[in-house]
Amino acid sequence: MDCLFCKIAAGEIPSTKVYEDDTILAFRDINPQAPTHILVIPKVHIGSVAELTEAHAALVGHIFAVIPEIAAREGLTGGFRVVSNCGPDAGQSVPHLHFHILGGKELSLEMA
Ligand code: DGP
Repeated sequence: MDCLFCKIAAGEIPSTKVYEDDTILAFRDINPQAPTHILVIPKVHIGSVAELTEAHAALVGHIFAVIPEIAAREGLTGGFRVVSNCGPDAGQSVPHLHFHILGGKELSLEMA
């Protein structure tokens, strides 16, 4: 499949990895919107949150168990934001499920 994040997960395109295991990968966003901006992806291709089902419960649970570990390791003691843009109205630009971890400064509360 011609998917940018599948290629990053496979190591075919380089990334600055901050966490990796058998099922998920976290790496630094190429265009950071905050001092810390990390993307967490499943290695398996899932298009977005809109494609998630009960069958993905363990995988999504694992992602959300690792996110606080990454945040702690990055020193985000003041807090952080987790965002997943889903579809064109949300500005999703890469059609492979990913969760942004943003932190390292006081983030704007603007939502739309
Ligand atoms: P979204 O707009 O929510 O689909 O977020 C996609 C993010 O992916 C965006 O913040 C920029 C990032 N991105 C796009 N291409 C690359 C890449 O080749 N490498 C890395 N590290 N990040 C990328």
